[in-house]
Amino acid sequence: MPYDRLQNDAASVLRGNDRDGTTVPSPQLYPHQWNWDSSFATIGWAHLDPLRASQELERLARGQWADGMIPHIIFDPIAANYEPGPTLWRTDGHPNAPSGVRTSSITQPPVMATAARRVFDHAGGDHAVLTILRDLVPAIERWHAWFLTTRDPSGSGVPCIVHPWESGMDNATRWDAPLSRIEPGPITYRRVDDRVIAAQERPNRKDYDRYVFLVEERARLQFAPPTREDSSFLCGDVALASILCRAEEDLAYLAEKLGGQRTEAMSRRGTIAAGLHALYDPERACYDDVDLLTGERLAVEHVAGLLPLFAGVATPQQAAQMLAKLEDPIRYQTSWPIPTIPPQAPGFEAHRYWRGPVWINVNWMIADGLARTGAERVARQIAERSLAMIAQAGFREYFDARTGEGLGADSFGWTAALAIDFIDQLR
Ligand code: 9WN
Repeated sequence: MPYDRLQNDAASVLRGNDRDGTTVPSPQLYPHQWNWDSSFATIGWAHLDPLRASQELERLARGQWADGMIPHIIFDPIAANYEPGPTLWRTDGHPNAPSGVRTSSITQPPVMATAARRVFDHAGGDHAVLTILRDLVPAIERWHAWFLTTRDPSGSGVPCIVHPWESGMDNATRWDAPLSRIEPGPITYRRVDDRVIAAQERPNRKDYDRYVFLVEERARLQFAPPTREDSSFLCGDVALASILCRAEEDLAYLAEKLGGQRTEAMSRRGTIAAGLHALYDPERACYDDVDLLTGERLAVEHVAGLLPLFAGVATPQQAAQMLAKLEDPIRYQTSWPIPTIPPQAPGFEAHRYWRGPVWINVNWMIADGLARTGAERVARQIAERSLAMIAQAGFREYFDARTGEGLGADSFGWTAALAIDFIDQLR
């Protein structure tokens, strides 16, 4: 079979990143459990070992806060080489924080239910796997509900983020304007990422200062629900909303298959879909994020604005417009698709993370969304080009969209996991 070798290599990366039941994104750069990375890793594990896959999500649920949030990092007590570590997050001892594990105070896009559904579909009725998944349903329900209560009190349908790290697309040009208003002043912290990876592939110093400032702001506010009055960064994130919208559908499916537990998933899904629809710009064929501190839409061209395809909420006309944009040679059609922003767009940097390079998790979500709208041929091409790029450059964190060169961390978990899923789709 043409992909056998790649499949074996991908499985070795996942096994090599396994730390006692959690998959680290990359041993050198990211030695803890990250939320959406762990869920993407689960999608790979589902093909190799459904029980191991379900345990990954069980370990993620350990980090759940009393208010329902599942945090973006669960720290491994014996892995030290990452900053900011637990001391800077200052979550220890907070009444909402979980006991027994140390975590960050913010969240990440909720891929967990989508991953759990994949595990269910591969479990073949295995009792141990189904038991774990059934026990996870209430935890996922509480997390999803938290997004719409704590992070969307006005009921817009599009939850807000308090830190670019919550988007998972930290350094993206879509956050440049709201971030640029933050003046952190003198700030002391230790940074290690730019010693592991070339500095020109990582965020610059000024942005990192702002990231740390926002971490400290959450602690100063005692992790209370954010408001416009007290937050320095507050944006409605259409990509996170799209992922949540899709996850609601997957949660409803799971709850029904696992014995009919009650959830409000489909009702929340309707609210989120309506919120997304209000943010579509037909002129630009794109959904826009919103800066909640100024009330303005962030009309920034970015692949994130196409993720409503993954949610299955785009109308046929919107889907056709977005597909045309993806296939347009002067926009997203690069030698190695899909760039995070078109090379001609302001702020494009071929090697700096989230400011131009190709990401396999984005490709995977867009391909899935396109297949849902009937564009199977293009979805297949994205899968094939992604695999060709990985075969050439390795399981890297991100890739140059013009040359296919591998960038960022090596042995990257979701690149390996989603390669396994792409291979399965193409067989
Ligand atoms: C901050 C782990 C994470 C991913 C994010 C990616 C990067 C962290 C960092 O790495 O963010 O959370 O230190 O740069 O942007 O999507 O989850 O792979």
